[in-house]
Amino acid sequence: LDKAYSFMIRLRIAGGVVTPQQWLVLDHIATTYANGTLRATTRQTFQYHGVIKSNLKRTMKEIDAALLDTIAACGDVNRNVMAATNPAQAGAHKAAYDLGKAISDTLLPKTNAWREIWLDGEKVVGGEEEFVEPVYGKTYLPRKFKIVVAVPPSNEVDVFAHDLGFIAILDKKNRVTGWNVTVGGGMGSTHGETDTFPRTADVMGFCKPEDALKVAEAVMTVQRDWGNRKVRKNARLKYTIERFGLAAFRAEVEKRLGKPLAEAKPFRFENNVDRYGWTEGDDGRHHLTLYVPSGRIADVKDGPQFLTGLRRIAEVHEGDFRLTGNQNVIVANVSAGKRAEIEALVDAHALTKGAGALRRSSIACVALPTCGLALAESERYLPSLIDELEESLAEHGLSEKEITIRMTGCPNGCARPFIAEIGLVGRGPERYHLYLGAAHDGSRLSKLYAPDIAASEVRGALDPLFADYARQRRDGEHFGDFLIRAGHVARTGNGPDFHAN
Ligand code: SRM
Ligand code: SF4
Repeated sequence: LDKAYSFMIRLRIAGGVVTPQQWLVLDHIATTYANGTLRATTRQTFQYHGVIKSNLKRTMKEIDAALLDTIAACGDVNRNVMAATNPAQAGAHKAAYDLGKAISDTLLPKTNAWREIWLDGEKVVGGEEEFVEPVYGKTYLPRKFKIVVAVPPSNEVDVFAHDLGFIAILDKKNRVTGWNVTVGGGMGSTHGETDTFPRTADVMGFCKPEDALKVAEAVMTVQRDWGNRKVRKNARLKYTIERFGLAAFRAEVEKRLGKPLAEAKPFRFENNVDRYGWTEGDDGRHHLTLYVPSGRIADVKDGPQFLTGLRRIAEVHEGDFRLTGNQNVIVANVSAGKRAEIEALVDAHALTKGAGALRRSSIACVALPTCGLALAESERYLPSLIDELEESLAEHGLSEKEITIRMTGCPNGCARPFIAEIGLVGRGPERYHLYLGAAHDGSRLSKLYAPDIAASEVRGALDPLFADYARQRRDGEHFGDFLIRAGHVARTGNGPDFHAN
């Protein structure tokens, strides 16, 4: 007997937009070949877990039939491109999505290998040996590369956490006049190795809409040529920027672009969480953002029936679905006439059942049991920790406060914990580093506050801080900012300074 290998499959869905027809195929795959769940990720796409080896080809064929694929969802290439969902700003969302999609298409590896392997595709004339990728060349990239497109005032896509970002600069009518360009963000690090660190991206300059695609290609190819290929743990763009300096990096990008970037324009983010419930867009369409705990689309015993409910919605929905960078789902572009029908399905399947402000501002990475790199629980543990913390917040009259909390099973940072106001990062079984003091809009890293504490100690560590926040906060002051002002935690420097005391 062959061993029963089972696999994780990650899709590429630029900007997280899927049609109802695609949703139904994805649902069918989840229930037929995977573990009965669809997992929305922190990069606006889906993962399947538990697909056994003998079902891999069938799964890929169904994915292909839905006009989707898994190309470049993993590997040392440009990964799934994220784009703001912004239901309220229809025009700006379209511009962000169009740019994200164009970048995704342009920077997609052009090899036919995926079709050959999974769809029994014809070998291209001359075979793979002679094929050289137009942008990646023979060497591809030193490491994974991540691009994101954001639209203020929401930083739901966490623009500062990615190798390359575009921030929309809007005019008074919410039209995009161009993009600020950010470079050198990233979360991954290794416990105890201070030459690895999370870093928030620098704002490098401004480009016109017609130059954005070329800027993306220039930034990625400079990283292709300048990135560290000797030391893999220092290969991401953030280390390249630390090594060469932003000015030198920018000069090389401008050289390849054939023109200078303009100086960055002012912008302001308010937060990096989603806006829940119904929103009416500036085009009169209706959008419903649903909180999905850790993005796990499943039917929960005595709880929300996400899998069935969203399937029923997909059967009647005429708009589209959008996945958010916070692992949530937007039923988007609902016409006024369809809203009541969708609302009835949402209620019948309990899709908006009880989630407090802290829970709605949370993300957890997958971690155990499927992630081979996990040192501690995350997705399976965060919900019960939030139960405890919400009790504590209620005691201090803070139930309605949106405080971002993120947990990961290891310091790779898949839920971007180092830019959450409360970050918990797995150290070992039931043990976490507690990080505090990040900005509510995702623009500042947090600081290590309590190293290596037991899961059972987290509430005790946070409770006095909640109490002080309840007593002493200023009007509109966010938890992360308060902790620094009140002297509970020092402000973190960026990059290597992250580890300074
Ligand atoms: Fe991640 C590796 C899950 C977003 C940084 N990540 C992994 C692997 C594939 C573990 C592995 O290599 O064996 C995890 C699979 C777990 C499982 O059982 O499914 C995994 N990462 C995820 C997802 C599913 C987390 C989630 O719960 O939603 C996210 C899928 C993204 C996607 O759809 O493409 C996910 N990973 C991220 C993010 C957040 C982001 O991109 O916005 C980060 C931090 C940002 C960054 O890249 O700096 C992230 N993942 C990593 C790293 C560390 C990279 C580094 O620079 O050091 C690894 C490990 C590696 O690459 O060697 C990793
Ligand atoms: Fe796995 Fe670590 Fe990523 Fe969590 S942060 S999914 S434990 S690699």
